[in-house]
Amino acid sequence: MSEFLRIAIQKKGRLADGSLRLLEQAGLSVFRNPGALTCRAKGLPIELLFVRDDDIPSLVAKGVCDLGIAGENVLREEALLAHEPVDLQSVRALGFSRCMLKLAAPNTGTINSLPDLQGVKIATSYPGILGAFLRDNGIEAECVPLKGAVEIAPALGLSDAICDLVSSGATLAANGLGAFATVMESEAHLVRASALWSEEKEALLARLLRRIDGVIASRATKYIMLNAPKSALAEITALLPGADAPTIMPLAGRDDQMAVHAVCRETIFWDTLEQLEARGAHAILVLPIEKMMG
Ligand code: PRT
Ligand code: ZN
Repeated sequence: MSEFLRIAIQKKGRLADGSLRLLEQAGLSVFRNPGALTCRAKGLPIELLFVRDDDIPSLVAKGVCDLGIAGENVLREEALLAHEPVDLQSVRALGFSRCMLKLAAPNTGTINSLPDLQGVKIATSYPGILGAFLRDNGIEAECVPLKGAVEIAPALGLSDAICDLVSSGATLAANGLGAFATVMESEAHLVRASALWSEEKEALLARLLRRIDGVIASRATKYIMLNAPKSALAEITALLPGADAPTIMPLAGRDDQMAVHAVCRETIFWDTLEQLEARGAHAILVLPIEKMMG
């Protein structure tokens, strides 16, 4: 039987859309029956397993799945709390589901820096990560483990402070809490166990990674096209962010103007467009790049 890769991804939640979108952009077609927990993708020999994110580290470590997509927060918590070492290694940081695990306390209270945590109660869904952080910082505090709705704990009198994930910060604000320290930053990672695979499986992973790298690279990369006066060409091309060797072509019937096309590997801000325009660039188009290779 020819090899295939089984990848565990989150069934529903803040990782689910990003994981599926990434795999689809990498060329997989996923036709998932509602309720189905597995799905054979088309495009590459890959099977997806839809699970809760907390189960992903152990499914991969035990070899039930070859790969998994999980947040660094879950991967680190699992590694810290497991009774035996968890055999997992990240093969790619994926750049989505970014968040920060932060310490926060009521805005009206007296806790607003790390030393203020001495002797207080801190509610969290990440007792492993928080415990390690407190030890590293020489703080003795009591962890109050909660599975969810951590932000409400101080108002209920369950804790004095919290340690929870934050992305926009809206939930903290809505609950009258202010963050005063970052415990860790997190993003989604593609992970595998270090167990040896067949050559065929390794080649399949290498193929998938090349495609994923292309998708990640194309996210910040844009194709820019503009017309520029010949006299300002040097200045204008120097302004293009992360563009090496732009293509410069003559414009029909305009001896004083040239067309400039370039792949910009860094974000093009409105500021840059305004500076280009101020130097005489016009008809400026910025286009997304769908796929990149090489
Ligand atoms: O059911 P399952 O166990 O699979 O899902 P889950 O409920 O455990 O996890 P889920 O889907 O909420 O989050 C999955 C992963 O997404 C997390 O482990 C993080 O790696 C990542 N992530 C990114 C986040 C957030 N952003 C985030 N904002 N996880 C949780 N939140 C929470 C946050 O704690 C707050 O309560 O979302 C709420 C809104 O955040 P704000 O700051 O935007 O208000
Ligand atoms: Zn979860």
